[in-house]
Amino acid sequence: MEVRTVATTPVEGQKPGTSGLRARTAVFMRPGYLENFVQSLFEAIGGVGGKTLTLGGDGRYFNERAIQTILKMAAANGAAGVLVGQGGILSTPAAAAVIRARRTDGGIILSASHNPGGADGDFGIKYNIPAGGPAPESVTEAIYARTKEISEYRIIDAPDVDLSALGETTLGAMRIEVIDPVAIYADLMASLFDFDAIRDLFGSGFTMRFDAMHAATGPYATRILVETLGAPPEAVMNGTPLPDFGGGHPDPNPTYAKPLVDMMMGPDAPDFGAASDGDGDRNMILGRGVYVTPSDSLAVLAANAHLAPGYANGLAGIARSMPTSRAADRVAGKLGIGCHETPTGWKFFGTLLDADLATLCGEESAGTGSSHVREKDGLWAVLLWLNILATRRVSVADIMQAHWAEYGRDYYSRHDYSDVDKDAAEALMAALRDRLADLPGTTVAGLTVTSADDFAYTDPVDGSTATRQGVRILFAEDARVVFRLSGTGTVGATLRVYLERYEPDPARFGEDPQQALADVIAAAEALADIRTRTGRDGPDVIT
Ligand code: VG1
Ligand code: CO
Repeated sequence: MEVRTVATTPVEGQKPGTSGLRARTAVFMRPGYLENFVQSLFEAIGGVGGKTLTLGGDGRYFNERAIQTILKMAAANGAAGVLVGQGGILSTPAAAAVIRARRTDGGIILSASHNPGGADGDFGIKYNIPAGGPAPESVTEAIYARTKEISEYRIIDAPDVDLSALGETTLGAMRIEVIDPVAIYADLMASLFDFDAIRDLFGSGFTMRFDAMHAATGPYATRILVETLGAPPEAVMNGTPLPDFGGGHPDPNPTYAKPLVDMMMGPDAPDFGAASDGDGDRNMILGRGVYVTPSDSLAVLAANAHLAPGYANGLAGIARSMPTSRAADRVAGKLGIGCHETPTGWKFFGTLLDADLATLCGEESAGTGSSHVREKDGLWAVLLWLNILATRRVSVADIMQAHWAEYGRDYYSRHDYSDVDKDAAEALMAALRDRLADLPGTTVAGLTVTSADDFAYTDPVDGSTATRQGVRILFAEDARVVFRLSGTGTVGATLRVYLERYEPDPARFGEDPQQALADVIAAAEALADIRTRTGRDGPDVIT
């Protein structure tokens, strides 16, 4: 089969963000856009000659076309083999599990995660390293640097590979193995959790709903929850993956997974509710009548992880992204283990996991995971919750009450202002940064600023640094507000405002978080002039 060398010119802006490169699907489908990035990726990792890669995506529109292109480019670049999920499907955590179990030289995952899909939606691509987790910034920067210099890419002319049937085939000299997207992942879950206990829990009449939001986790949830653990079929909602996620926004939060949240707050609520996102790495957790904030979920999982066989020996440490609440820190303190605060995005957890400084990691954006795949993992979090519920046999609401009684409650909320004008959002951040030195000691909306900075991080393992990771303002009232701009969007800018306040008084654990945080919300508005600068009356997503 003939290798074709195609002349190309750099495409501007192929800089990976918080989690890979994302752009409108139509942009990705332009001739050369995907090819340029893939060739740059191959070169940035030292070429793929003789290497084996894992490849799959979340099934969104253009997934299979992109996979065919990547296969032909891998063959043209001398790759020895590629493991592809059947139908081109692999959730992000499943891809990480395959990379690790089959020891491939990393993998390529096609996803724009929680961003809507379809011809009018978004598409994305990311590279995960042989340890399973996302490429660190040194690698994503090297890819970006290559995209600015690229002058040609290589591809073979060959018919498309049939991805519908399991088994082995070849493309030129390259071996292709079409694998069951679920099997390796499901085995890994069975090795971590007490499946017998969870089966008993379902057998005792415990009810749940898992909303796959028509995204990648449907087949995983059906195989594991229904077929293996004995939950009734109705336990999985929206379990059929669709290229446009049924027109929805596959983001598991109270805004986009509203039908599930409404059910959980209603009179016929099941015992447990959960949802995942486009590529299956996020999770939202609910109990009957309660929404568990992701920051609290991380803390509860950390405090109870030892109940699951995979974590019976305890945790080496916990890591959380900076905007995530301090609830997990309190658990780490009590357990006497380390707690690390990193910039937003899973690429920053990798070194800590490799060095065994952390076992559990989490983000306020509904991402929790562990050393098992070095990625956030939606279904893993659901199974850990189920393992805990199967052991403790109390309700989610009772678990939360007991947790707060022990540690106090970190009231938490994130307010998003999506698709605002980019210049206005950048001006808002710049104005905040200009004032950082003057803020300590001042009073804003009744709260006293104790410190204000722009989060900078030095990795304790490899010494790499990341600056300008979010403006954080701490108040004497044991409260905090953080401002940052999203690094996963494809148009305009999204302002994220992270709000929290610690409440030690058990008499005040039952408040509505928006009420409990009213002062902090008012202070955020006063500090950043959000309404005037964004032209919005309020946030469009509240989590
Ligand atoms: C968001 C979240 C971040 C998460 C990232 C990727 O990034 O805030 O916590 O790691 O998405 O998740 P940003 O830059 O938009 O705030 V996923 O599930 O989209 O791969
Ligand atoms: Co995701």
